[in-house]
Amino acid sequence: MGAHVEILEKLRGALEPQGFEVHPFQVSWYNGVLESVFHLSYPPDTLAFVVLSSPSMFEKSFKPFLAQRKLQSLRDPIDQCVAHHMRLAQEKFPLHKIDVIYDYELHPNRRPKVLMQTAAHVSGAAYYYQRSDVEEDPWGKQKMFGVCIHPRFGGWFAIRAVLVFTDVQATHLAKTLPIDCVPGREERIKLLENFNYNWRDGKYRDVLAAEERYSAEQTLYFATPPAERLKLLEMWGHPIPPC
Ligand code: B12
Repeated sequence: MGAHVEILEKLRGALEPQGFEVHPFQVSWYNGVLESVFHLSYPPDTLAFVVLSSPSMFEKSFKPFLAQRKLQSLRDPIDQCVAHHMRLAQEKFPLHKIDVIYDYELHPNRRPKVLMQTAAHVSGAAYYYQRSDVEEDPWGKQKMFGVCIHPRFGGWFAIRAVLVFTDVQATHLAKTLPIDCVPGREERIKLLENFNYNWRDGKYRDVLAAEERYSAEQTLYFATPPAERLKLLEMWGHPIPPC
């Protein structure tokens, strides 16, 4: 049994009750599909995890976080909440060195530090549908962004962070393939068009019958422009200290 088994169990124990999902991968699986400018610079068999937020994260983590702590007015509230839980998870492993990389982190040249969708795909968490997954695609020269679909949540989730256990080798970690839950060409075309042209209406999220979706409150929160979200939280009764 590799060290990853125990670590995975402990991480899931810390994060699943909070509405997160955790999926392990080896750095080499991620680097193996990416151009070198995007590579993570760790030895190939280094153990890493991708962390997703499921629909219930809002109720299980975000609301209690708002109720318990003082939000800082200058940082995105969800990001503060996610960082809080990643710190708590990190504290469970005092003997390991863990690098936490968030979805919004960029290098000075503006390149994202981690491509979260690729990490989700190679860990088996959620299939990453890209234009190259559509045979003879109809989009010509247009740029089409890809989208990950989760077998249980459809598009109702986000990919929040990658945790790298820099001192652990995952030599015995078996690869889990992501579930191809949008197998048809026409369905994939519709999915990518919805994600690219109509993402605001959220239809791409319902490409399959999801087991859990965002609550009405959560949908309203994410539909609100980031600059106005603090105002919404204040209306919901969570005071925000002035800058
Ligand atoms: C920059 C960014 C944007 C930009 C540009 C989008 C883009 N994809 O480039 C803009 C502002 C337009 C944007 C918009 C949105 N975004 Co955005 N965005 C990002 C961000 C921060 C980085 C994406 C990026 O720059 N990728 C770089 C490009 C080059 O990567 P790529 O196209 O995947 O190319 C690589 C792969 O093809 C790979 N590759 C090659 N071959 C193979 C083979 C295999 C098998 C695999 C796996 C990979 C692979 O190699 C390429 C690089 O060399 C990510 C978070 C993150 N850190 O990843 C969120 C993210 C992609 N966005 C997300 C979302 C939801 C959105 C929006 C709906 C808005 C929102 N937040 O609600 C819209 C939808 C798109 C639209 N219609 O505008 C989600 C997607 C979730 C999902 N289910 O997939 C992410 C992951 C954020 C998150 N925390 O969950 N976004």
